[in-house]
Order: sequence, then C-alpha cells, then structure tokens
Amino acid sequence: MNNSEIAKILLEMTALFEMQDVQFKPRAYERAALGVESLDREVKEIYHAGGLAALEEIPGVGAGIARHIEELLKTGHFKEYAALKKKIPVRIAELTAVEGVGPKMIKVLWEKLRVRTLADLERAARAGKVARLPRFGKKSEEKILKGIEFLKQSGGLRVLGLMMPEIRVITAMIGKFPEVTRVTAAGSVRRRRETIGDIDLLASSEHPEKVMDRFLGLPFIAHVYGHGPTKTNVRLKNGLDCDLRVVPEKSWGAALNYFTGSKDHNVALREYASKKGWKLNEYGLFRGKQFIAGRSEEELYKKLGLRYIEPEMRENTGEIEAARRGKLPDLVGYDDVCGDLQVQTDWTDGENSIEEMARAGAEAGLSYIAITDHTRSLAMTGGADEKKLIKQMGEIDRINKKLKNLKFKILKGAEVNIGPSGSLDIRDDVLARLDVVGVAVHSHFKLSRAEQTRRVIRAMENPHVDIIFHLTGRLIPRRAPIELDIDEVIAAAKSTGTVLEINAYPERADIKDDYVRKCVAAGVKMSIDSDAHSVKHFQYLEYGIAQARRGWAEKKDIINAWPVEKMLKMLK
Ligand code: DGT
Ligand code: CA
Ligand code: CA
Ligand code: ZN
Repeated sequence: MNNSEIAKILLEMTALFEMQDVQFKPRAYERAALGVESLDREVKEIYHAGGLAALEEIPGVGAGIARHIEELLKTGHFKEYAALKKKIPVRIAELTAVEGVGPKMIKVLWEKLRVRTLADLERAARAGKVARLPRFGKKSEEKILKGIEFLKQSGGLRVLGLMMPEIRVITAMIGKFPEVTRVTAAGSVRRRRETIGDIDLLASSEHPEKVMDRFLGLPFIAHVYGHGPTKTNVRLKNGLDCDLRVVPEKSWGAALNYFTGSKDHNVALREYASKKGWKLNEYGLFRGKQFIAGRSEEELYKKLGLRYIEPEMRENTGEIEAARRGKLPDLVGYDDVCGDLQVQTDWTDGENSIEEMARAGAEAGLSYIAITDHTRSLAMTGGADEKKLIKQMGEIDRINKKLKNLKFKILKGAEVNIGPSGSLDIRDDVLARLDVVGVAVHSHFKLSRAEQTRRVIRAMENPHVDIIFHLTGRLIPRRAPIELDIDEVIAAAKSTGTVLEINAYPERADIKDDYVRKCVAAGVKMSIDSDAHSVKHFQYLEYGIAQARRGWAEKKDIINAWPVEKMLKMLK
C-alpha cells in the first residue's frame, strides 16, 4: 500500500466520522492524511525501518492512528474503517469531489436514495429525487448537477503541483540506472502547465533496451501499453500515463526540444527553420544531410538565430518572434522570490504557530513573510475580528524581537473577506495598522459577471487594500472560477495601485497565465504567494513562480521579488 492509498483511506475516515457527527476525530484524521501525503518517503519503508514508534513521528499521526496504519500495512484494511464503511458503503472520494457535496449530504443520499456512486447521484438528481429530500431543495439539486458537469469537463486533467513530487522521484530513480547519462521530464511537465495530460520522460543512453527493462521493473507501474527499445508507454499506479523515450546523447537537445513542445511551438519552429532552407526534427537541425546542431537546445536556438526560449514560454504566442528580435522578457527566476505575502497560522485554520511559520520561511530561504489569517466572516476558520487582529499584531512584534538574529521579518497582515457587495469585514482604522492587507472572495461564487466585477473593484477602491488574493476563487479539479470582466478588473487594479496575487497553491494557480500576461502588459504588479497553511507549504512557491514565468513576468513585475523596504514603500 503506497502513501496516496493510505492518505485516501485516512481522508475517508474523516468523512465517515463527520457523517456520524463525531467530534474532533475528523480533524485528527485529516491532519494525518496531510502528513502522510507530504512525506517524501514511503510509509511502508518508515514502518519497516522503525516500527510503530517511527509511524508516530509522521506529522499529524498520533498513537491511535499509527496503530491503524500498522494494521493497514499488514492486512490492507483496519477494523474501524471496515465497520464504518459497512454502515455507509459509498464511494466517498468520488462523491465529495462534486462541489457542494459533503459527508452529511452523502449520508442522507445513501440512506434515502441508496446513492453509492457518482453515476447514482447524477441519475437521482436528473430524476428530481434530490430536490425532494429534506433540507436539499431545487437549488442544491441544480448545484449538484452543475458540479457533476464541471467534474466531467475537467476530468482527466491533473494538477502539476500535486504530481510533481512523484514525477521527481521517478526521474531520480531512472537517473540512477547505470546506463543512463541524463533524464528529464519533457512535455507539459517541463513547460510547467498548471495541469498535465501525461508525463513524457526523456533519457539519453547508448543502451536503450537495458534502460527499458529496468524501467519496467520499477514498482509504480500498473500497466504496460507498449514496450519497444526506444519508446515505452505505461500507466502508473497513480492513474497517470507515462511515456519514456531513450535517445542517443548526440540528439539530446533536438529530442528534448521536440518532446518539450508545445506542438504549436514545434510546428512554428520547424517552419522557421525551413524558411532558412533547413530541416528540424527530433534528431537534429540539418542542412540537406549535414547535421548542424542538436546536442543541446541552446545550440539549436542559437544556430537558428534565436535567443534561448525558456520552456514555460513555448506555446507559440509570440515567443519565436520575440526571440528573433532579442525582445524576450528576462523571466523572474526560481530563486528570485524572497518573501511570501500570504501565510496562515494556528490563529485560524493554519497548522503551525507564527513563530514556526517564520522559522520555516527562513529555512526555505525567504527573508520575510506576512501573516494573513482569515477574518471574522469566515467563522468556520476562527476568523479574526478587530480585537484578535490587534492582539496578533502585538504577538508579531514580540516574535520579531525574539527572532532578531534570524535576519527575518514577520509582517502584519490579514486575508480580509470580501462580502457579496464588495464590503470588507474589518474596520478601516485597523486595516490602516497592517503592513499587508490582502482581500479575497470566499463565498457567493455564483453572482453574475457584472455583480462579481463590481464587487471586486469596490474592494480595490478601499485605500487600505493592497493585494487581491486568489482573484477568481477557482479550485482546478472542482470549482469553476467566478465570472469576471478581467480587463475591467485589471484596469481598476492599475488605477487603484492594487496588486494581484499569483496564488501558488497547486489547486488554485490563481491568477492564471493569460491574466498574468495581461497584468504585465498593463503594468499591474503581482505577488507570488504560497497561501501556506503549514510549514511544508512554502515549497509551493515554485508553482507560482512557474505560473508567473508562463505569463512572461519579470522580476520588476513581482513585488515580493523585491527587497522588503522597496515592497513596503510600494504598498504604502
Ligand atoms: P499534455 O500531455 O496534454 O499535457 O501536453 P503535452 O504538450 O505534453 O503533449 P503530448 O504528451 O501529447 O506530447 C509531448 C510533446 O511531443 C508535445 O509537447 C510536442 C510533441 N508532439 C507530440 N505530438 C506532436 C505532433 O504531432 N507534432 C509535433 N510537431 N510535435 C508533437
Ligand atoms: Ca505530455
Ligand atoms: Ca505524451
Ligand atoms: Zn483565501
């Protein structure tokens, strides 16, 4: 049993307990599931090496859950889980994936309508049976059907940030094969698309058959579609398809370029080469039969008379022309972000204390973070009111003093909730005392385009507001973005001097790359924030930086790539 299978069962326990109205236990299981998901070692290995005691060292896992995990590893199930599942034998993950469907609803749907699967739910809703249930009504039935529709559309897409740790593990394992000179992920993974269709791995070796044999022996392969000396296609146990291609070192650059894509970039680049009377393919760049370039991508672009184009820009949206004229942007780099302007703590729904987040931020190489806990209208998170915020400011002063030697600054902030009409739930005189006022939409996702646009712009017009967090509110696998007139919003951001966030949390990736590019063009500044709810989440910043690069952003466009004084001056 691998980590994601274990985490999935722990998450199911959360829902099962919630159905039974059990207190506290759901949160404990949720934390344990998150802990297991975030490990970079297999739980199985941890257990074999250190037994039950080692399991208890996993973040979020206490003695009771550790014993359950032990049982899971030994027998593939555990008694409490089996007993609860027997009562409500439904496909929980499948049903909760529908926006708006939670454990309590699932219980009623099972007990009254015998809904077990997503297909059952769709059938029942289409037949109007859901609307007739107590406490459901026509509105929730419509919402459920919309949610199912959305799931179907986005089905098959995978969020890069959630898959990347595993992709790195696979690549590293192939890199250790003695016959492999180098290996990398190409395709949409290398271009850092927010979602990926499959994983395209490229390796160089003079012994491709040997490499393929070893690859097929790896533990995470579920099914082999096809298997040849230079190309193998498999399905991984995580459900993703994966292609491995092996090429000789001499063609590395040409093959990497070809398999990185995008297809549109490739087609345009080939045309560009053929205008010069040359031929470009996955083996190299040729004049007649003569090999001109192909060992490295740098050489390939150079011989074509182009500046090197970063993979994140290869979508045929003007990058080849810009490369020809030497007008490519100098993209913000993966090491350029030096602060994080959206961080939650255990003052609300975060897992760690202010001090723990600060130490972890410093550890992650940052020089400042802003603490931005939720505000009061998000009551379920324990959102702060004015009094709590003022108290937190005092605490931040205290911790800043305590951490003086760390050369790290904790800024005072909040993630202030935007009401349906654009009003904020914290008084202006308290907002005025914060370093960073972020605001965000967390409810009323279904307002019309005009209402939603007006709502966001009204929030921007408050002179204390600095940043709009996760502007569109989307959650890639399950919630559509709110409707907005993006050009109007960007124009208002420009005139009010409001910063738009690029939220790096993998499922959010919000704003998206097209909007980033519009901001760059309009001169609207952006921040890249992890939206960390735990010390482990600072690593998500990478995906926000990728998103910024896909939108052609430079360091000058990203305020938290600037030194803290310059950034604060801009916000004032
Ligand atoms: P995905 O997998 O849907 O997220 O997107 P990609 O871009 O990874 O696409 P994929 O896996 O079908 O192919 C990997 C790369 O191979 C693609 O980015 C460019 C190259 N490629 C695939 N098919 C073609 C083609 O018909 N013509 C050209 N020029 N290149 C292709
Ligand atoms: Ca692909
Ligand atoms: Ca592919
Ligand atoms: Zn938020």
